Amino acid sequence: MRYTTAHWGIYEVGQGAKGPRLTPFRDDPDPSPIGLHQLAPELMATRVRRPAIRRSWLEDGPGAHPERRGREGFAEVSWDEATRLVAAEIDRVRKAHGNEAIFGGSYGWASAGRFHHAQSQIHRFLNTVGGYVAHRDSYSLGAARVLMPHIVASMDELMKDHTSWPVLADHCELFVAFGGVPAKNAQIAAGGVGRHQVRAGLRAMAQAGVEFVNISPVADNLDTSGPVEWIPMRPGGDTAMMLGLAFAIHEAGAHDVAFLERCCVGWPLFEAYLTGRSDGTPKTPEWAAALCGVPAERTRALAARMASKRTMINVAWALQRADHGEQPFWMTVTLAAMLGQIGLPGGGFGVCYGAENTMGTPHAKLRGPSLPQGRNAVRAFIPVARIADMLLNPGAPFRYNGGDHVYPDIRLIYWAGGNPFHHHQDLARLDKAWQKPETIVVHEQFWTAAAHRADIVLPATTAMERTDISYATLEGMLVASTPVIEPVGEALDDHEIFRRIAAHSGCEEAFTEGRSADDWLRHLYDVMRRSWSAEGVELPDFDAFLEAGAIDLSAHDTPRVMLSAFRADPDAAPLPTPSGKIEIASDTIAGFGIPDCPGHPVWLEPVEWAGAEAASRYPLHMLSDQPARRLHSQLDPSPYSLAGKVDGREPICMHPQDAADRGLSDGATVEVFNDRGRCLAGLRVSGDVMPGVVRLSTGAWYDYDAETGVERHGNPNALTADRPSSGLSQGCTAQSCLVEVRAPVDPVKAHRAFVPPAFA
Ligand SMILES: Nc1nc2c(c(=O)[nH]1)N[C@H]1C(S)=C(S)[C@@H](COP(=O)(O)OP(=O)(O)OC[C@H]3O[C@@H](n4cnc5c(=O)[nH]c(N)nc54)[C@H](O)[C@@H]3O)O[C@H]1N2
Ligand SMILES: Nc1nc2c(c(=O)[nH]1)N[C@H]1C(S)=C(S)[C@@H](COP(=O)(O)OP(=O)(O)OC[C@H]3O[C@@H](n4cnc5c(=O)[nH]c(N)nc54)[C@H](O)[C@@H]3O)O[C@H]1N2
Ligand SMILES: [Mo]
Repeated sequence: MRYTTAHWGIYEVGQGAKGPRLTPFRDDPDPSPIGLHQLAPELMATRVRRPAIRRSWLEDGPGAHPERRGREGFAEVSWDEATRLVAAEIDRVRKAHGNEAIFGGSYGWASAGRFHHAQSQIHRFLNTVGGYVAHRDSYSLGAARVLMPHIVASMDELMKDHTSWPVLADHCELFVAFGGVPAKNAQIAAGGVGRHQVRAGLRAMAQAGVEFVNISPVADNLDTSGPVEWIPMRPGGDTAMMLGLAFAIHEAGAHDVAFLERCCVGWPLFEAYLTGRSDGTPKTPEWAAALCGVPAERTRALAARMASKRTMINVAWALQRADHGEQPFWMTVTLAAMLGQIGLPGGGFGVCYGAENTMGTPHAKLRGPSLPQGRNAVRAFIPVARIADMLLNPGAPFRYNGGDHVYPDIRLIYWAGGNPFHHHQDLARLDKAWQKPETIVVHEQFWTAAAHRADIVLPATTAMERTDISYATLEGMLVASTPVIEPVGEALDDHEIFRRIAAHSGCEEAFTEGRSADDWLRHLYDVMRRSWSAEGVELPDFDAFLEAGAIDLSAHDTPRVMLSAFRADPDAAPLPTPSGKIEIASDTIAGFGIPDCPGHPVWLEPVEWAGAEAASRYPLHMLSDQPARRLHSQLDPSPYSLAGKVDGREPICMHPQDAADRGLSDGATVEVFNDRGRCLAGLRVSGDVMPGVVRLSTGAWYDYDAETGVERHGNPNALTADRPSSGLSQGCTAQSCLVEVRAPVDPVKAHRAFVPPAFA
């Protein structure tokens, strides 16, 4: 059998009347439709076909008219000319400014295959030419990745260790979700999905009688096919609600003192804060109600249930992509520690079931193949979401995880496998910052907003045009992804593009180690095969693997209970924290002296939320969650994504009362605006969002109309703030965003997001 793999699943490759046809993987109980349309003509029309250079850059060289980026046409050139120009430009920048002037962070969700993973390729390449400014952490988990190792364990470890679904069905009695368990998000896993399991996992729990409570501004992100109690929660209010729950549990004397003493440090300090002994404010459910909008009786009733049942607390990642995003995560761990069920089957906390398919699988933790990246000679880095700050403020200081750092002065941006004009907040600000570098090189498959704004665009193949090994740890499958179609236009694999540039730069041997792409695949496979063999997992040789197409690893399944070894014996199996225990208070973080992230979880008023002064002008809290019909901006022009739009624009969901108050009706084109920007969207009126909240999912290709200043397609990052979550993590705060919605002010124009640029 032949397969092609992607972050959203494995697809079988067959032959249709008009060419290759993709069908879902037959062993997948709940396949994602997202990838079925990868061959759609609508998508193909947006492919980059030949190397392209921005006109002014080609005519006048690096730094020419940066204000025209995204606004002028390109000239198509040969591969030889394009790769020579890139090699020469890297050389110029290195000699004139050093490798610290090259930003190669290149964040993004490129290919699921492990060899053709664009990030690995670009980092390896840039290391062979002397290094680059890297990024730390992710947009997904900016705050949590920095916080969690201080207080429990790294996010990567925790994600691999989630208590398995069957264990939850057998032992959990009450599942309390902050932000749901969005099955729409579990269509996906970084590196590929084997069998989609979240819907079945939830259903089995419901059938086993588990009670579900969803504390969330939206109702439709937890579907168990059974009853779910929805507690509408003002966005950004979760930490207050959790403190209210903690207070009620403590007041009833239901907190597990033995667990807190045996497995945690810092409880007394937090207890003094909770009761108000240290700051004069007891964090009562009544106190919380004024902040989070949940009536105190409801909080007390839930606290009593949580204390009397085997309770799993799940927190969505979205909660930490917000002002002070560390706090809801730290408070989740603290609340679970108070219940004393961490490490017991069906109890404790999850971070987060549903964010990807992976969490809760019983599959073996095996290391997939990865391309060695070499050593980066440049020390300078940025927290990933501080890119616009870096470009706008070279030489300015910033704090990160307790350290003091300085923004480098970037002259060259090199991107492969990500779309900053999808993922960054306040895209008008990024557009300005984007004018600073002298040169921007992008490898892309599609004419995305980032490709439009580059100086040199090099066409990359998709996973459907190459052979690769696809394996995400915990997916229980090892899959050979095989070519489905010929490369589109003159597209080349990222690896081949870098090889050609390396040849012009005189470092081809260092980059390839004398291996062809095929040699690399065999080599990476053999390394993996040897290391798995040492763990008792035998794989066939590479050719037999290619022949088989997919290898099922579920025979090696090992159902898990998160942190069970630690709970059983904290001295024998300590956590990787400074104390070896769960840190309800952290001396390390307290020692950093960061005002917006002190040494234990606290309520800190979000900068932007319904309780802020700005809410008098912008009374709607806009959530920009992950899109159900695509992966971020990927495949947005596909028929499946288009089918979810309203008049070709991204839908914005609004409560019926809010719509009525504004005289707006379902299906109307509306303008969403705040001080940072304006965008058009298609109104969907729905009782699934609470009053005062609107939801505009991410990923509509950014289409800014310079004439009117309006984004025409419904991209929420025209409106979000580019503000760090805290001085600890510097994470992104996409979810802390206030807007207002009205009928469009200017005449409505069709969007041009999917139109490739003009070519000379
Ligand atoms: N407002 C708001 N913004 C958000 C978020 C939010 O919740 N709200 N979420 C954030 C999160 S969690 C994330 S992870 C980011 C996601 O941000 P990104 O990962 O940057 O988004 P993608 O659309 O997946 O972009 C991947 C790009 O890589 C290209 N690509 C794919 N495969 C290859 C390849 O093999 N080679 C090359 N050269 N290119 C390839 C695709 O065409 C696509 O343009 O967005 C963040 N932005
Ligand atoms: N289909 C699809 N799946 C995806 C992705 C995709 O683009 N498409 N992206 C993947 C990636 S990169 C990531 S990082 C994960 C992200 O996973 P998450 O961050 O967990 O996903 P979101 O959909 O942004 O948010 C989850 C839920 O939290 C709710 N929420 C938002 N703010 C608050 C709040 O203040 N309080 C409470 N209680 N709830 C809130 C949202 O309404 C939403 O229903 O998803 C992954 N899965
Ligand atoms: Mo993400």
